[in-house]
Amino acid sequence: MNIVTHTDLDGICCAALFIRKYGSQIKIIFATVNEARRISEENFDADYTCDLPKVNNSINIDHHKSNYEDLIITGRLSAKDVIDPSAPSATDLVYNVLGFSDQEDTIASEIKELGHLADTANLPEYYKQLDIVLNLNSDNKEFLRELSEILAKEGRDILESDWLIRKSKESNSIFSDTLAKIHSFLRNQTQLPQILILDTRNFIPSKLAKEVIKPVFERGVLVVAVIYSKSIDEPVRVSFRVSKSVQDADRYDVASVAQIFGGGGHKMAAACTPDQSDIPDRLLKELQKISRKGDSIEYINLS
Ligand SMILES: [Mn+2]
Repeated sequence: MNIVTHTDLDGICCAALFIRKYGSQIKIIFATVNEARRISEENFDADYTCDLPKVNNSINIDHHKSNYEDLIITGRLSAKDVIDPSAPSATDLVYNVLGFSDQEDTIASEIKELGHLADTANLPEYYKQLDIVLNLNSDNKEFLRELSEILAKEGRDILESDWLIRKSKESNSIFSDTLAKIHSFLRNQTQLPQILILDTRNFIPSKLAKEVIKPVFERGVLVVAVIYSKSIDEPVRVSFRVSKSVQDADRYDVASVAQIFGGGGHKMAAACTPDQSDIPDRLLKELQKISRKGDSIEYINLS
């Protein structure tokens, strides 16, 4: 059996329920939305797609309204699909499809509860550590499988497991290593420009790229564009921020720059995914246009 599921906590809880039902021999592909679309184009033979846009002719179990509407428009919604935009999580739907019941399987019901909490942006304090660990490892497919397996076996007890304690320590050290790298870079800079483009690719984990924002603002930068990329085949992302120390809110409009590269956002916080070839020259040129007299502007590659 082949399952394609989302790389977030809801998708992982779906995977854990499938493992609990069918055992560890099932094949699971953890995918982002973009990856799911790609897999579909490659005609991958999936039996189920969970918490993601439908892959080929698989049975789609999902709660995203956009996916539901898209399937209707393209005529791909089948009678077997279970898509309910009012469901709080895909895990809730998988739980029902696989025929679990709270009385017969407490662990399955704990997994359902976790998936449910994860997607209602309501993660209680005791789940936070798991969320942090997942966040830092969501690009690592082996990690995602391991997490799903342990969750399938232990349910809520995963929160007290040695495995989570060990992974938490690793995550905390990645976090402090990243901050140390950022501060060592800053110590070596005598002066930073008012408008700074920072390329963090191959230097710090993409999940932590935005950690550079606060320290560079503290060093007097007024506008920062942070470049990061999740992996080689994922698009390059740029996040723009304007420092709160800029009193006149209309002084820099980074949304207007993001829009040029197909993105958007707010005047003081925006994002886009430009072409690789736009970095750094075109990005520099467009930021130059919103700069004020006397502003210096610079592109720094951290790697
Ligand atoms: Mn979900």
